[in-house]
Amino acid sequence: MSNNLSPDKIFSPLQKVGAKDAKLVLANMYWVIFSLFIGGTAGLLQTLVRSGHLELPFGIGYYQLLTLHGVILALVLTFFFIMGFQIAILSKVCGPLSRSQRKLGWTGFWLMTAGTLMSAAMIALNEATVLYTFYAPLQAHAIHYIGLTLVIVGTWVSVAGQLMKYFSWKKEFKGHKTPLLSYMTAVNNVMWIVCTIGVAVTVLFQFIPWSLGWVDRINVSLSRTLFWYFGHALVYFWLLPAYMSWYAIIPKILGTKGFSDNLARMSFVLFLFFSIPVGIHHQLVEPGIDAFWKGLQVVLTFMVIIPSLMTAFSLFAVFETYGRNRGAKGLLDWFKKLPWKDARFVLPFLGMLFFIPGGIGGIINASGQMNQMIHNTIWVVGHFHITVGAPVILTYFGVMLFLLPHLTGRKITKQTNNMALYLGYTWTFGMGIMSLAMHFAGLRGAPRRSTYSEYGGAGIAEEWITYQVMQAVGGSFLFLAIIIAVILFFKLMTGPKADQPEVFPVAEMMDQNAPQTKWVENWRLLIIITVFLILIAYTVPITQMFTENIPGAEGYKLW
Ligand code: HAS
Ligand code: CU1
Repeated sequence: MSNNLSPDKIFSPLQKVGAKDAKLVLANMYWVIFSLFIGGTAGLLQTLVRSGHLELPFGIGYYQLLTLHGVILALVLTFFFIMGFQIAILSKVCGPLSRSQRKLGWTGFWLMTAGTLMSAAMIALNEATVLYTFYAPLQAHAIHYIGLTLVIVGTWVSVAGQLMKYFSWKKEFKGHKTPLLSYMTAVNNVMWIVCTIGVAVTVLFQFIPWSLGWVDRINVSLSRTLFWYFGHALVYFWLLPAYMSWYAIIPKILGTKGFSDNLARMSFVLFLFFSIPVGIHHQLVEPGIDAFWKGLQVVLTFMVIIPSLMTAFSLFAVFETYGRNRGAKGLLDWFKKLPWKDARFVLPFLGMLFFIPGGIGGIINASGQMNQMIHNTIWVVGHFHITVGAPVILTYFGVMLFLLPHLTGRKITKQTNNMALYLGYTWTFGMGIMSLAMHFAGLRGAPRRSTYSEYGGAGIAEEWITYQVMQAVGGSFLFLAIIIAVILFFKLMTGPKADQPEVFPVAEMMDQNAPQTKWVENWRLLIIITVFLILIAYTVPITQMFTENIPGAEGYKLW
């Protein structure tokens, strides 16, 4: 009877990612490094254009480049990384994927690839210069929207295979807690399916018919609302894989235990509940949504801050316990005991440091009136570069550092470890000055997106020029870091094979054997609560978009 198995019979820490699954994971990782290179180059050029140091050749437009930068880094890089990492996790902690599960992974991969190429072609042809948020009334070629749809459908197919793996483990070992990391992938995946429905609806029923000329109008408020129903959960879809590493991998790298399995699961459940009914915090200055509903979603946004605070608390607990076990006595000297030479720890740790101001910035953004101060200024760009652009990506780098050699039968060497440290410090320095400048310029009213030349370099724009130059310097360091990352990628993928390949570290938790909190894996209940909260937050505002005459949108129905 499987029920009588002891947990260590179910999961052996030495288990490797299955060989066939490794190929699938690596295919995803090639897209990650390619996207990083293309998107990073675009980013560098942008900072140079903004500060008036460069005019783009060959008739390339600034917004065209900015669209490429946003789409390839925020959507393509992240999606491929997340699919690859989650598949690796499941194969590691639940055993190799079945043939059909792996097939779904590959089908998803190819759909995402096809969709990416379609969108990329349209962006290259300047037929899709609509930025990554594709706000109407900016309009792209239909192929761009169809490409993005294929990318999303590709993630659904891959996610279906991943969820099948999780649920088949759960069934096979009925009565046991599922491995923490597999549970985390399941939460992220379920959240993803629920939130992408919003973007799928707006693209299929609004943007595609409109771009094909079947209808001549589009309900702008509705399209933005459906986008942000998806868009805020999107940022957690990026973040949660980093949290998976912070909760369940980093402690093992330190050689210690994670804080609490139950707390980690609780924090992920809260993300599932509160990531979606908060999208209107991106629309606080928009007309057509009643103040009451904006207020309600602001309150719900403050709820979704709680699981991040829980995460910060758990991390401090792990780090402090680790340092004290090594003889730290004073208030803060545990800090010095941390393994400052191990890049697998240092990269994500630098990310965590960024997330302290990143999180504070988010709280400022969400705070009703304060949003009016920063909305549509370059402060927001600063905010997302110290959330997705530092904590998230540095943690992804930290994961790839052990994952690539693990999958290819190699080891991290002293040289690759040091290169990774350089990567981390260069990134931190570059992103540090760039995002600081963005925050300051934003507070002085510098708009997001616009270039310096659009302001003619005169009047108020003079005030921002120092900040623009700081951004260009920061951008140059970031580009240097990207070059290091690309070289590091190939070093990790080639190099001599090792007898004992790099391990995929998975931590035990301090409360590993505590009884499981049953309702946390009661998916029916979790989904009912999630949908219930969404209905409360969105039913009235969306209904009003159909029934009320919003200025400029009189008589619009779906489009
Ligand atoms: Fe945000 C805009 C609110 C988090 C990404 N956000 C954006 C946009 C992006 C983005 C991409 O309410 C721009 C979208 C666009 O194109 O228009 N954001 C929040 C809030 C949070 C938040 C409340 N954002 C993120 C994360 C992102 C991300 C995470 C990406 C991954 N954001 C907003 C709002 C806007 C917005 C408004 C709209 C602005 C506008 O008007 O346009 C919260 O989730 C933040 C909670 C985080 C914390 C921090 C916890 C800290 C931890 C680290 C601990 C460190 C340790 C190490 C332990 C409370 C876990 C320290 C050790 C030592 C020794 C010191
Ligand atoms: Cu948000």
